[in-house]
Amino acid sequence: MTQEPTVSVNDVAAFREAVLRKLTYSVGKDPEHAFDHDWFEAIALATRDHVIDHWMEHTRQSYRGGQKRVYYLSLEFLIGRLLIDSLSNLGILDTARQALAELDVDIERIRALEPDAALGNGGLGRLAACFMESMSTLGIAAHGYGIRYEHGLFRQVIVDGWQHEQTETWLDFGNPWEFERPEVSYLIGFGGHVTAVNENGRQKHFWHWAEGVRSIAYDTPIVGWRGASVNTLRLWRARAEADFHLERFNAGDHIGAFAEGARAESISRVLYPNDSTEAGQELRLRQEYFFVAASLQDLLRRHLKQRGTLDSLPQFASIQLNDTHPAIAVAELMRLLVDVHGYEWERAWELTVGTLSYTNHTLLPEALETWPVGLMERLLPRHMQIIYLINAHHIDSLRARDNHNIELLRSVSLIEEDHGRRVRMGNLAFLGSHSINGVSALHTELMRKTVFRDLYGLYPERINNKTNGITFRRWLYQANPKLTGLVVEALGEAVLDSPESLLRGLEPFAEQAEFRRRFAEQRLENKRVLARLIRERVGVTVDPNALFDVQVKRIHEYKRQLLNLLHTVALYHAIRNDPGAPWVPRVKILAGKAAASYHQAKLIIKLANDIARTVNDDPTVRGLLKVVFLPNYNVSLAEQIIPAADLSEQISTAGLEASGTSNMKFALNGALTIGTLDGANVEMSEQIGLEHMFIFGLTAQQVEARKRAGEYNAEAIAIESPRLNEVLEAIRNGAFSSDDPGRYTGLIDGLKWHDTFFVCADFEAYWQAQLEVEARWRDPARWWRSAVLNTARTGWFSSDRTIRQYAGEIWKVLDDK
Ligand code: 26Q
Repeated sequence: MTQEPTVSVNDVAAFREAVLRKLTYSVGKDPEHAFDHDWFEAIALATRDHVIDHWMEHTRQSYRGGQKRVYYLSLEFLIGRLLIDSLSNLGILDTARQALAELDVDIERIRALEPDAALGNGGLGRLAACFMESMSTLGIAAHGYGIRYEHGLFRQVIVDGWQHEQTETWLDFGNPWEFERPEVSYLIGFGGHVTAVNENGRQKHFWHWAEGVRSIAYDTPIVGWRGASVNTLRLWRARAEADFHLERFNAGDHIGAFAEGARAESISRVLYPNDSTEAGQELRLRQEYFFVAASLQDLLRRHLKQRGTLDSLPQFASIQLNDTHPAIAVAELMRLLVDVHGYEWERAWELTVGTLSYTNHTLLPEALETWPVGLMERLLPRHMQIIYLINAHHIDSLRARDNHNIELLRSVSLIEEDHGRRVRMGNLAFLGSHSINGVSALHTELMRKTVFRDLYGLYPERINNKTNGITFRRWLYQANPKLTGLVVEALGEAVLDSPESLLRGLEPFAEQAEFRRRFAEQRLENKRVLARLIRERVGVTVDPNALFDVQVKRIHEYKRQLLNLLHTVALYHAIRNDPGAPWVPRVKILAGKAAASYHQAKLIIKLANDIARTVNDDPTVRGLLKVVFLPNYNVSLAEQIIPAADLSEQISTAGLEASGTSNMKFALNGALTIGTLDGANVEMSEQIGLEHMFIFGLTAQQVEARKRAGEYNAEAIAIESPRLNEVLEAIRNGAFSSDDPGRYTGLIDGLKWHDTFFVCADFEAYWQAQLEVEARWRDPARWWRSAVLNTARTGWFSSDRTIRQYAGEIWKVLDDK
């Protein structure tokens, strides 16, 4: 792919010299003795200089232009690597490649040395990263705010089939992309008590916090496509006010002297590795408040400096809350406006609601954050008062509207009274925002009917949908240069600037045998690369000509990796029973991390590995079925797996996956989807056409109906399906765990007794859909026609489209984006 048609020799020479200068004067190595890592640092620093030129220019412009600013508050930014991303978006990837070749340095080898910035768990964190890139591409003046975790998501190692977690240390060799800003720092308070004085007939509150923690800013520039603009991702690190307590140290308490500092700094130490809430951990609440308070102070300071008053806050600032994790912003913004800046309550509330908006990412009850009132009172006493006040105003206004329905008042309250008193962060975020959005059409619809049913009744205009998207720069151009080259050859360079509209131009090519052949050929090359990686990482040899059937995502029961594994075993049995039949050779590829405390998910990983060992060692199915569990799934591994996938597994229980985003990445790269009508799969099927996907199983409505009827009996289904029954019995009886035959009895019995996620109910439909997959695969013209059409029709799932919708409908920052 050539993004820069006119690479002059000079640019190449200039880049080469810049790298050599950085190597010498910044890294302190001479080229003769430089390690690969020294080269990485020198190249990153040379690239960074280009980024900075654009960054300064953009920052100056956005101050001059006086545009409205968007603030994206998120506890997670799952960025991955930045070297190729920056070079590619700056349009100097080929220049750099050539320059490095002249220095005898292979950019591919260097690329792999960069650690992933894994400051997120999964979809929600990756979405924030895609959004940052799209906002830069569209020239929206945006700032991301989050935490600079010293340790990102844990490294997963598989020992004897079991997941083990190791600390992740992405900062060990420094981080060339960030700028520490010690001068941008705020003191964040915790604990203590509140006093009130009467000032001119008005109560004024003072929060005397007991413990102060310093926030230090670290800025990372985020480059948009073709360097269009460069925004800032500002991440906060927690630092103790004083390094240690000198008097205690001198008095001989050499450990205690450091305790307070360690406690303060623990706030930015590690990312919480759960993708759903676990009962109120104090440190998590401290993280949430710490980054919200620092970010709000920072943006209010910027606003005041530019505009002189906070009266115009909603006019010039939009703050998007990424899930409820930053929902304490509602109370903190009220506190700052009322206690610090002297606003009347009503006016402050207007400004708050006018500025904040909230994105919901899940309907799972266990993932909706609530905090014990007692903890909140102890850690954030003034915020707890403010939350009570917001609640009182809210309930009063309902009563004033003649609403006395106790059930309704109970359900829309900020305080949950049933299971000990807890603050409902979802309701707080809802009340404090002018916009609440879901992340796919189905999810938004279900939000209206379930979690926010009663609040929706009160504020119907607030809920809206913004279906997720992905940045094509990373997920097509960088991850799959071969397919990108083919697309550019067919449609011209312009497709890179406007894939949303121009990718459709690929449709007629789906009818051309020669184009389909080349489409299949690029896939085969990507599969060869992945096959090599599989051999290196897990020692399994796979045939690149087999169908690569892929499920990669966090391990969660609702995502139903177990359904995939049941199919794997059923297929294994079928092949063993009739090894001579014309089977479609298949490689099942799985990857994903389980939260450390999620035992069932970890057992599913073990099962995948047990099945893999048994199947891969069985000579009867050799060449027909292989099973691979790739350890340590992360953004970089996704970039290697997705372009090599033939079949994308998106098989969650309908109604439970808010959107999904890997589904879009796979389709863009031309994989066919086997999936349920869940999340964004529904809209994908509308764009792509049902006939080019393999949709199966219960719909969200049917799942709901079965739950309500309460008569679903998985065991009866299993008895009726000899195929399913055989699979369950084999797993249950230790066919894959002869070292510990009882390992899976609990898992399988659990499935029969309360199959919460309707695995058994969907098994037969899934099996049938997989048969259709095989039939299509046997007919390459049909398969590759569908594959081309998947790429051609996925343009709408660009995060540029999503961001344009946020910009136009929620943030109102759109002039002509
Ligand atoms: C909450 C409290 C304490 C500790 C951790 C958490 C926590 C952390 C991460 C809760 C949830 C998450 C992440 C959720 C997530 O990734 N959701 C996914 O968001 C995607 C983007 O919208 C959707 O596509 C997925 O469907 C949704 O599962």
